[in-house]
Amino acid sequence: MKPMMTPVTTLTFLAASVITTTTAMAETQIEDTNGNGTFDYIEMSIAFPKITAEEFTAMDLDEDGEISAEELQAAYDAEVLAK
Ligand SMILES: [Ca+2]
Ligand SMILES: [Ca+2]
Repeated sequence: MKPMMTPVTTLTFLAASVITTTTAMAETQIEDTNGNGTFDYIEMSIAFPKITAEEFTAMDLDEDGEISAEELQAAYDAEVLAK
């Protein structure tokens, strides 16, 4: 018998806690501090203090180190980020 806490249940629990802690907020406004039109990890972590490097990397679909509006929308659609 394996322990009850599998990686899958751990991920589900984490996702649920992210959603419950952020649903009270209105849609998050992310400030493009350096004005380059995309959001880097620093800008994202200001708007989303709980974002991890893993989550940021998962959102950065073209792996350029910046989150574009399209990548941000995709993250919302995939529920990687709660608004
Ligand atoms: Ca920026
Ligand atoms: Ca990108």
